[in-house]
Amino acid sequence: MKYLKNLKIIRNFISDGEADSLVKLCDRKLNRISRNYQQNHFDSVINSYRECTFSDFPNTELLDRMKREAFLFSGRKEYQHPHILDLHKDGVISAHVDNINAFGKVICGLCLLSDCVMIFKKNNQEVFRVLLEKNCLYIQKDDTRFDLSHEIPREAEIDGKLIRKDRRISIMLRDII
Ligand SMILES: O=C(O)CCC(=O)C(=O)O
Ligand SMILES: [Fe+2]
Repeated sequence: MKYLKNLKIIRNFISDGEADSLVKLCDRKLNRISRNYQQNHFDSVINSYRECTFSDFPNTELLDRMKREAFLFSGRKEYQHPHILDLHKDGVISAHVDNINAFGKVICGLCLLSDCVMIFKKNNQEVFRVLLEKNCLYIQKDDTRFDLSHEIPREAEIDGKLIRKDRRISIMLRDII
């Protein structure tokens, strides 16, 4: 299927130890901004979350590793500051395409704390779904980034297993247009 070649998932991109310190780092930054999860109206894309742009992200070695993978996959070299998204265990991300005017052709996410399922749709019809395990890195580019919407439900079945998302943090990198 053509879309799958434009999605890459690297399992265990980081160790549990690295993940622990990244979660602490993100928590410290997020707590300075707010301890409350934002509750939005049912029609907004993300519900029950905290977020921030982390312009002085201290673990530059990790960022370089993420950028290198994203570059090898997409050829894109220039990235915006990392964006941290902390999704409450009851939070969901509904179907959307990331802003095409603000970001380029590649989206790279490092998944912390919880497994989840990401569902890709075209014209509201599911095309495929993938398991995003904690500690994985995923990269979407080209038509998988532009033609399909993506979403993260609270729970979903994949390969006969029900995956119920817990609290989950993602460190997102997007290229500069
Ligand atoms: O948390 C993720 O992995 C995806 C987040 C997302 O889709 C977004 O922020 O646009
Ligand atoms: Fe997104």
